[in-house]
Amino acid sequence: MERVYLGLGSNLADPLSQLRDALAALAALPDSQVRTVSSFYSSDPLGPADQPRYVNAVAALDTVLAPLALLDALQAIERDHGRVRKAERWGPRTLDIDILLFGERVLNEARLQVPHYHMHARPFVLYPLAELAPALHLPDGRVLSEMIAACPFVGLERLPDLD
Ligand code: J1B
Repeated sequence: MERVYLGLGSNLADPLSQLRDALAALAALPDSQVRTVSSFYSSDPLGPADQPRYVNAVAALDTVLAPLALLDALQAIERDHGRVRKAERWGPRTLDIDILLFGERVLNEARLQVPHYHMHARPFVLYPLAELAPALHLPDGRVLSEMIAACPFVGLERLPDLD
């Protein structure tokens, strides 16, 4: 079993439902268990400003799937959930699932780079991740608490618990 952290994001077609459906689909993955899920956060769009706010969250998944098998499964979930991706770079999207960390692995494959390249600078990734794993460190020794200290809680709103 390896511990994987996944970033989820949506800003189209009822983002809250997109994330809840995605979490249900993750819970149904073979050879894997969703362990914890962060709060949901409303976040300012990174990229073009003329798009809706996002809802973001992070989930901890324990899996025996190999990294590319997990990526295939996540991309199938994105597709099943009617992913609409506009031509515009960094434009709005129905559902993104990113592999932030995969155990202690460092992967630099054509289809998969882990740790996720942009995670260190994105408040909508770091703050939900810190709810699940405040003492987390990356395979290269970077420490989540230090990444957080360098990434102000700006443009982010923690949403009330749903259940
Ligand atoms: C490709 N990939 O990336 S989409 C895929 N490494 O086909 C993969 N670690 O082969 C490849 N995890 C390489 N995919 O949420 C990885 N994502 C990896 C997954 N503003 C990998 N506030 C391209 N909130 C792939 N999101 C990679 N503004 C990129 C989706 C999945 C995230 C866009 C707020 C957001 C985005 C922007 C528009 C920047 C946002 C938010 C794309 N997020």
